[in-house]
Amino acid sequence: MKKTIQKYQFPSGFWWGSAASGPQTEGAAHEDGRKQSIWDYWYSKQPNSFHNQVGPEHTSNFYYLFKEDIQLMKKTGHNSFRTSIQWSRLIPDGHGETNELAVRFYNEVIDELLANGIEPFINLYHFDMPMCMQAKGGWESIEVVDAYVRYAETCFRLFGDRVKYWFTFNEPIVPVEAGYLYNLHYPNIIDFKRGAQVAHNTIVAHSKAVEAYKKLKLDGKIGIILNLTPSYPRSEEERDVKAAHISDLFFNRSFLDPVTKGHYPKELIEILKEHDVIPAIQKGDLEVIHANSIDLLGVNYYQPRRVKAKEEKVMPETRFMPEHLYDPYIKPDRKINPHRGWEICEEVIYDIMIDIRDNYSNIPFFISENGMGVEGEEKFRNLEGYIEDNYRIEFVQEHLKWVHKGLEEGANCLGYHLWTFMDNWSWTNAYKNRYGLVEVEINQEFQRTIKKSGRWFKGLSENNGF
Ligand code: BGP
Repeated sequence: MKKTIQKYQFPSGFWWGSAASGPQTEGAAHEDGRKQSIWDYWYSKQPNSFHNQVGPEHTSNFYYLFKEDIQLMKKTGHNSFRTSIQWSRLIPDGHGETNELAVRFYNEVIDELLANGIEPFINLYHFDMPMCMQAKGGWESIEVVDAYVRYAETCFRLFGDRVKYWFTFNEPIVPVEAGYLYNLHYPNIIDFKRGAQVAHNTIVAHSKAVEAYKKLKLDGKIGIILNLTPSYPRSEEERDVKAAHISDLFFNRSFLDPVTKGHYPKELIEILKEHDVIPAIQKGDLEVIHANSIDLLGVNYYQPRRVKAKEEKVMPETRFMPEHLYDPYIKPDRKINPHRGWEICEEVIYDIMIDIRDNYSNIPFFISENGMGVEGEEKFRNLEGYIEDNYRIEFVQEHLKWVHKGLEEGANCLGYHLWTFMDNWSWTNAYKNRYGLVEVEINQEFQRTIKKSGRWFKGLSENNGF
């Protein structure tokens, strides 16, 4: 048989797999001692905020089906898989007693992954504040920061003998933007200064968790997952370039710099001072941030951010928001994912890689999320009964071409994880946009069926390229 020549060969040991999270997949929301997170609480108060009123208890039942799911991971070529521990399951009161049933569950998941040759990547926080901790002020509260650090340390002690890749947070800017700036998630506050406090305290929590991990001298790596959404200016005109630089400071460098370089970007601090929105900084915060940079960075990339210089003056009495310093810009000839409405711009993934190579000491990183959401995906089911998602295969290929180019030019990228393994519940969008390599039917059985992309992904992983 003629051997097909692969054009895009990846380095040996490259991580192929996917990412998910506990709250989006486990289900069993009220079982075995788990208590409410902000999602359960918010849903109980305002079910209308969720697509088709589908709430967080309707997630894909991984709690009961994880053994079958891990077999599906094998069938779709996973050599690694990320999920998150739910704080509200492991320590239902936020601090104090550890839930033994949760310990058993997470132990079983980790052991089952390892027994099947899949490296577990464990994240500690995926937007899922326990409600009892939110009642204390959430990330605005130092008490909650301390409770999180103890929770993190509990996880390291319980599972750190087998888990070698740890992440403190997934996309920590999202709870800031969605919960404190743009009224998209609970607690639905619109207040930049409080948002800045949440961001700062999250970074302190992250740094203290890294410190706790290092103290335990376990044989593994610890990092954070950031959604890097580079800002591109409308034009090369100075005022547009400046606008893009400012939005980049707010939404990328605000987290990327402290976790890798140990300090905030100076220009960002100046802007915050100028607008009188500097958060309270406790004694020792800056030192702990400085002393605890990460070993490994996860990069989530979906789409770029496009901006232009501000067109209209903001009224002086208006409360500060980052958008007072730039305007969003829509590029007329952009490529769009028509099933989700997001821009698709593959080469941005390469720009991120080169930025990390040149401006962040080429630290080890991997693509920890990238993927294509599709609303109404059942219309792509073929006669054999599975979803024929050629668009997703093409989406991954086109991004991987740029990842490959970045690697050839020396970027230190260790793997590619797709969002996500199986269709899952996604916050207020619930099951609207499907992202999985595996379809999940939303019925009593949560029936799983591998999509065409899942079959293709296996070949990609086995051949270490395409
Ligand atoms: C990422 C989050 C995921 C997931 C994904 C898809 O930013 O880390 O948790 O939800 O976005 O989002 P959506 O379903 O809104 O398209």
